[in-house]
Amino acid sequence: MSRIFADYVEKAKKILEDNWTGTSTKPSPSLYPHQWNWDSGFIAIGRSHYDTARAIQEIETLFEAQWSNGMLPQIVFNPEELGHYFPEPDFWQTERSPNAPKGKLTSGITMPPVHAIAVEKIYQHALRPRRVLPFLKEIYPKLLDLHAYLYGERDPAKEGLVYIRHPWESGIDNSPTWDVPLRRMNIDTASLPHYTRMDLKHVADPSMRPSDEDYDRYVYLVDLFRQCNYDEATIRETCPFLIQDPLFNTILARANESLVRIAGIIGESPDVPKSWVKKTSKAIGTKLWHQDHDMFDAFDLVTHELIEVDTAAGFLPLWAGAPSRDQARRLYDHLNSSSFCALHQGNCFTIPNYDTKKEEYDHANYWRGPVWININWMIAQGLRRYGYTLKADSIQKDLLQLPIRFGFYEYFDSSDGSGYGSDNFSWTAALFIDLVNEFYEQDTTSAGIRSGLKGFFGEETVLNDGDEMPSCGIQNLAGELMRSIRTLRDRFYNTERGLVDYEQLKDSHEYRSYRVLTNGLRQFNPEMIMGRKGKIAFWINLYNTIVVDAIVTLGITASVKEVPGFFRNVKYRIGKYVFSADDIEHGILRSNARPFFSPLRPFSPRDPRKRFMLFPVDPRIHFALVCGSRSCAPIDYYDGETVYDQLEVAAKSFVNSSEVLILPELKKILISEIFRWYEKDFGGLRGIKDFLTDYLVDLRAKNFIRDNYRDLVIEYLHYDWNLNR
Ligand code: 9WN
Repeated sequence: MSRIFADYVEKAKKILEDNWTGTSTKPSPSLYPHQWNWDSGFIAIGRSHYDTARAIQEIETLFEAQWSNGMLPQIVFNPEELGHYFPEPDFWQTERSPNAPKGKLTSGITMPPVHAIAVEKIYQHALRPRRVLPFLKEIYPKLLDLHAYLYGERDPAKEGLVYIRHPWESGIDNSPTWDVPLRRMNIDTASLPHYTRMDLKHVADPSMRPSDEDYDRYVYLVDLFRQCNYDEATIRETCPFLIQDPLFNTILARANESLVRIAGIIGESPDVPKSWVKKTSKAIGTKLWHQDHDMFDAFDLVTHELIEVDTAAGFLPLWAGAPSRDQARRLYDHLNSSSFCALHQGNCFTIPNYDTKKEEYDHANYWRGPVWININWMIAQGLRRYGYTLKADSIQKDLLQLPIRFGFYEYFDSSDGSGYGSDNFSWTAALFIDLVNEFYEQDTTSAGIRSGLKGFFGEETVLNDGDEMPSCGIQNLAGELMRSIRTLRDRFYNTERGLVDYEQLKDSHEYRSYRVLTNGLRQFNPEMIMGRKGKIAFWINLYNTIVVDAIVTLGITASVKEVPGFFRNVKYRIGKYVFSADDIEHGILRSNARPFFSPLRPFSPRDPRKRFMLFPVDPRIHFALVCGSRSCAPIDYYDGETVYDQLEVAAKSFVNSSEVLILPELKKILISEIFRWYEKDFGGLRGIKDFLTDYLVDLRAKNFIRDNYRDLVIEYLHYDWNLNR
C-alpha cells in the first residue's frame, strides 16, 4: 500500500476511535452526538476491514433500539449526551407509540436501510468468517423485520416502493427535491411548537445548513407524527409529505440482495428477500424513471406525480441493478454532462449532489450541491455494476483525494473541494478505509508480480501453430490481420469501459478467423510493413491481440498472473522468428529495453530480431498497450494512418484518469506504477513531470507541477492485475 494511503487510513481509524462511545460510533464529535441509523451502516462497513468485533457491535447496538413493528429509528439517543442536539427525546415523545422500545430513547422516523449490506460486508471481510455466523443468525431475522416493516407499513399499494414521510428519513435532508412538497405545505408558524435549533451552534456558516423555513416544516411533521401517536395508518391519512424516493428504494433493493446472500450463508430460505429484490428493482425502473430527463426522480404520493428535480440520488438505482441497459446508458450520459460534472471537467470533485446548471444549485449548502462521500461511493459501485469502469475509477479517485487534500469532512465544496460541516466525520473516514481496501484488495494475485523471476519459469505457448492457413495472399496478410483485429474490437471490446467480453469472443467465428490469420504470420516478414507509423500500429495491435488470444486459449479467468511468466511465454511465430508479448513490447516497441522485473534485455546483442526495433521509443505506447488487466490502457484498435492522434488521446485519457492523483496541499503526486517501470522511456523523472504537465487537463494541476517542479514528491499507485473482463 502506498505510504500516503497507509497514513490516511490510520488517521481515518483514529477518527472512528475518537467517535466511539463504547457501544457505537457518533457520526461526528459535536454536531451529531448520538447514534444515527444509516451512518452506523457505513461506519460498520469501514470497520469491517479491520475490527470485526466493533463493526458487529455497531449494528447490534442500533438494532437493540428497533421498534416492535420492525422500524429501525433514525436516531438512538445517548442519555449522557442530551442537551446538544435538536430534536431530542423530549420533543419526539415516542413513548406515545406502543411500538417504541422500552428503555431506549429514539426518534420516531427511520432512514435508508443500508444495514444488510453492512452485515454482508462484515462477514465477507472477517478474517474468520465462520466466527461471524452466530451474529449473522441473530441479526438476520431483525433485518428481515425491518424490511417487512417497510413493505408492510410504507407500501400501501403493494407496489414494491416504500415511502418516506420526513426529509430526515431520506438522509439527504434539504435536497432540492423536497422543496416542492415542503413549500406546498402551508403551515401556520405561530402554532408550531416552540423549538431552538442546535445545529447552527456547531457550524461556521449557517448558509451551509438547511434554512429556518425548512426546519419549521421538519418540526411541523414531527409534531404531526406525535399527534398521531406514531400510528402509521393515521399518519398516512394526514401527512402532506409522502414520497417514494429513488435513494431510499435503491438502498432497500440493494440491501435485499444482501439479505438473499445472507440467507444462503446461514441456510435460511431466500425466497422472501428474493421476491422483494425483483419487485422493488422493477418498480424503480418503471415508476421512478423520468423518460424526458434521463433520470430517476422521486414520486410524490400526495400529488401522484414525479417530482421533476434531478439530484445525484437519481443515479443511485444503478447500484441496485434496477435500470435497463438503455436507462443505464442514458444515466451515464447524463452523469457525464456538465450538469453533474463531466469526466475530468475542471473544478469538479466527483458528483455534486445537485445539477450544477440549476438556479438553486449551491456548491456549499449541505445537500443542495456539495459532494458527499457516501452518495458517490454508492454511485461508483453502481457504475461498476454496469461496466462503466473508467468512470467508477475516476469517481473513486476523487473520493480518495478529497479527505487527503481537505480533511475528513462531512461534505465538500463541489467547485474547489473545501471541506464543510463537521470535521472528523465518521462515515467519510469509514468509507475512505473501505475505498483504500477495495483499491488494494482487488488485486488478489499481486504477490506473484513482485517476484519477477517467476517469469523465467512456466511453459512456453506458441499460439499460432494451427494447420489451417488463411486464403488471402501473404502480401495481404498484414492488412487482413489488422482488419480482423478491428472486427474483434468492434464486436467484443468496449473501448469506453476498457473491457473485453472474453466469453462471447471465445466461441465467435470472428475469433476463429483471426486465429487462422495468425497461422499465416508464420510466412510473414514484418519488414514488409511500410513507415514508422504503420509499424507502431501493427506491433501495438499484435501485442494487444496476442494478450487477448492467450487469455482465451489458456482459459485465464481472473488475472494474467495465473500463468507464470505470461508475457514471456505467450508467443507468435512470425516469419523465421518467435516473438513473445514481452519481445514485442520491450524488444520492438521499447527498442530492446530491460523490463522492470527482469535483469535481462529481451534481445541479446546478436539477436537477428533486433532489426525490427523501433527507435526512438514513443512513451505514449504505454497507454495503448493492453495487458489484459484493469490498470492498463483501455483496449482499442490502432490505425497506421491515425496512430499518432490515437496515441495522443490514449496518453491524455490515462494522465487524466484515476492513475494520476495530484495532491497540491501535500506537494505530492501519486501516479501509476507504469511510470516507475518505464521511467527511462519518459526521459527519467523530469521527463515524467514534463509529460504530466503536457497532458493534464486541469490547469491547477498543471500549474501545481510546474510551480513545484523541484520539490515535488512522487509516489506510485499500486497496479491492478485483475482481468479487464
Ligand atoms: C438529521 C448524521 C446525519 C446524517 C444525515 C444528515 C444529517 C441530521 C441533521 O446528519 O442529518 O438526521 O441534523 O441534519 O443529513 O444524512 O445521517 O450524520
